[in-house]
Amino acid sequence: MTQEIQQAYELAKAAYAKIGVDTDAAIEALKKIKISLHCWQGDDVNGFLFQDIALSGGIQTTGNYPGKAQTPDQLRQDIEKALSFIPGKHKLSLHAIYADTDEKLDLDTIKPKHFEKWVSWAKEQGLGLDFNPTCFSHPMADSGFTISSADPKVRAFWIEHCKRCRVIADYFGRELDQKCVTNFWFPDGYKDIPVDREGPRYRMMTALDEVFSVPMDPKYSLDALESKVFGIGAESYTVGSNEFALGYATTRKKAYCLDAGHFHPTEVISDKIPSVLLYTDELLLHVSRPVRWDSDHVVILDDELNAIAQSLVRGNLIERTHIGLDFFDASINRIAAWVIGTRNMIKALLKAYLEPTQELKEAELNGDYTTRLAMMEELKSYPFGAVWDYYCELMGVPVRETWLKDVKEYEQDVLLKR
Ligand code: RNT
Ligand code: ZN
Repeated sequence: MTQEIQQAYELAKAAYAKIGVDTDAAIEALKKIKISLHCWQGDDVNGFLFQDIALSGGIQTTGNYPGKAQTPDQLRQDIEKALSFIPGKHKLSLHAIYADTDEKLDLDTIKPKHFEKWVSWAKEQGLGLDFNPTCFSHPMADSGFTISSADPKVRAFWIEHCKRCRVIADYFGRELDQKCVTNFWFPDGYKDIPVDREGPRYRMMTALDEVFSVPMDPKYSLDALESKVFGIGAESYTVGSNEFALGYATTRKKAYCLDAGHFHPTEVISDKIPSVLLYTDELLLHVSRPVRWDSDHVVILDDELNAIAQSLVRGNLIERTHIGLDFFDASINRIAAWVIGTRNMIKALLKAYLEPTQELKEAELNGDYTTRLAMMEELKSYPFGAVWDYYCELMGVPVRETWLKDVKEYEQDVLLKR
């Protein structure tokens, strides 16, 4: 530990202690939180199962920064690099299209064995795994509908895919001895105004019931359903809307997945977290940053990120929430994107732990909104950075921007040679 960091930490610790905040306890709490890094930031949501298939489903990466991962080994190497700059022990979220195999497969024939290399690598790295069926970027999704399609052949294909994904998730959970969260997201919707808004939703509901008809051990896997307000090419109607997904999750005892970019622009998920968790046991987050639309920009330490972390910490909801990331920027170094976004998520959680929550709640209950506002504003200039630096050093990762030089070197030595 450098003296400068240690001393700054001691001063910060004393300042926080005066308002009843225990910085060491905050650090201990932070150590326990796992963030699920999304593998798809590393290659612009391409995956390895199919070549030359365009990204579909109404999502989009923009930019063509050089050096993206083209093989599973390259992706793993890049993730290792990113993780070396991120404090703590975390998870990796895989999509089905990231299967690591030479076999010619389709989404309705994937099996656990096609992910064996990911599992042995995750064991080596001490990482957990989460999973996602890939219901887009596939000819069977070309109509704009997958599991809610009116065509029984299309529907059956996606039901089979989703069923297999649950078996793979269970395999991940057992092998790594920690729960694998599987997120189900379907891009299904209409570009233009539909006549029938109920039919596709009824088909999606019954198809999901079939997917989930096989019971799985809750110790090893958890199913989550993600909602969305609209996508590119599905501007007028999205089958898996908020009401659909929340209703489904609550009635079927599934987790709901709140993606920060999947609501109207003035809605925020920080305010939805405590409501949803009154009605579901568990919650999955896709922390992202929408800029005017579901653009999936790299997560920054903005007001909403702080508010998300505050919702989780103040409400004691961390243990029932799985924090996943979901952004993809192809216009900057992809490893830096992971590092910036993930460090920010952890920073926001640390900031939230450095609040005198009990005192603030009491002021609120006593109707003392003056104290509430004054304290919340003063807290913004408390020496949180000193605690963050100390945490990074303690966890053996670079302090402040020193990681950037390493990323640039890696870009020269590895990425630009691909
Ligand atoms: C799309 C959803 C979904 C995807 C990933 C790749 O709008 O947010 O979660 O981003 O599955
Ligand atoms: Zn998402």
